[in-house]
Amino acid sequence: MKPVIGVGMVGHAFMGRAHSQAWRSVSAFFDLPVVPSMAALCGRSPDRTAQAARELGWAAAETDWKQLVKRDDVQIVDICTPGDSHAEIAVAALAAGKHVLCEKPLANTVAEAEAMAEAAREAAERGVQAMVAFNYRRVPAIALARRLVAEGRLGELRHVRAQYLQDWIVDPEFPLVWRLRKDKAGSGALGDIGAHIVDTAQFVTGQNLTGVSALTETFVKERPLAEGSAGLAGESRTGEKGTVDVDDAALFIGRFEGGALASFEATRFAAGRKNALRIEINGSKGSLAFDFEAMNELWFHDHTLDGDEAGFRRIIVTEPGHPYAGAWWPPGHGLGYEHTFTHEVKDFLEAVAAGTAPSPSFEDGLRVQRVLAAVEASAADESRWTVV
Ligand code: SOE
Repeated sequence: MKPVIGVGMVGHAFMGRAHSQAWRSVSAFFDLPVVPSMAALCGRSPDRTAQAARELGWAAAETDWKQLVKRDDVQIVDICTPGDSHAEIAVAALAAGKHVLCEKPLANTVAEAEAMAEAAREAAERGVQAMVAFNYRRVPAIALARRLVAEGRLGELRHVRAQYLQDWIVDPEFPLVWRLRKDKAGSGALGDIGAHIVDTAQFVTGQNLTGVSALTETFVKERPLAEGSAGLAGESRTGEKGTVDVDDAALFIGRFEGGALASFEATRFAAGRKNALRIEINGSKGSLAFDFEAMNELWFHDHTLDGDEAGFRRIIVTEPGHPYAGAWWPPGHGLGYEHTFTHEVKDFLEAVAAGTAPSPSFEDGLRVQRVLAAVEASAADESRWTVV
């Protein structure tokens, strides 16, 4: 019999549902040293939380995260709330000796992220682990891209071109949901999806950004107020309007430690693009290209081949030797968004069971947070803008 490890999750909206699916299915597909038990789900409304617990497979429901953190049957706390509560819950859970998995971005400010990274360092000395949930690292094609870069197949990296394009707020009547509020989310497209491309780019290249120069914009400055906990579908709105105090789009350039030049674009105004997390990397020996809208594919150009034969080649990343893919279906049958969360909890559980530091750590989350803050500072500094 494998040891059982209890999980308590805070939040049951979009991310909570995605994480629940991962906790439910991970043991069925991966042979893990421990078995997660979905001990308790925490949310604010007793009725809605109890219903969500039943639907998503949690054994109990709580309405106060402080109670959840105290439970003897909870050894892992999974934080799926908006960014304004990450720091408080994570720091308390780590102090209580619970391992923590926390949604991205790690926090709403650098100061909060620093406190979380400090709490994680201190907890690690007691054998308590913490990980930030940058799930796109767990797309098999992204993990394969990192492997190819690490093996030197791209040579010296020259360019990194990253985009995260969505279109769910193009309509100016789309309501002011929490992701569009600074007090809840910290920033707009920048923190929500820009954070993903910064992490993905740093993960694939194995290098950190050393500096940035940025532009941000809020195209729609007022929106109808949202009723209750309206989600990405923008289902409920009131007659009143409120001010949008976060960015709708963020564009920035940067430089990596190894000298590669980078460009980043995060926007929710790319009409027709639904979840296009894209990255292209050009090196002295080859290039890679990925688009999440075709997430089972990685494009690779080997520049060492004879020019007559070289060119971008489509790798269908579903072979048993590809990262994570062998646990699922026969080659060619493909994975989806939800599998990235299953891979995330698999890696987290393995690290917890082995007593090793999971990746990405809170320190990695803090590094991304510093990039987001640098982007905001650069965008606010109009003295750097050259008028033509
Ligand atoms: C909304 O932009 C969102 O759900 C993000 O919050 C997620 O992190 C991303 O995976 C998909 O889009």
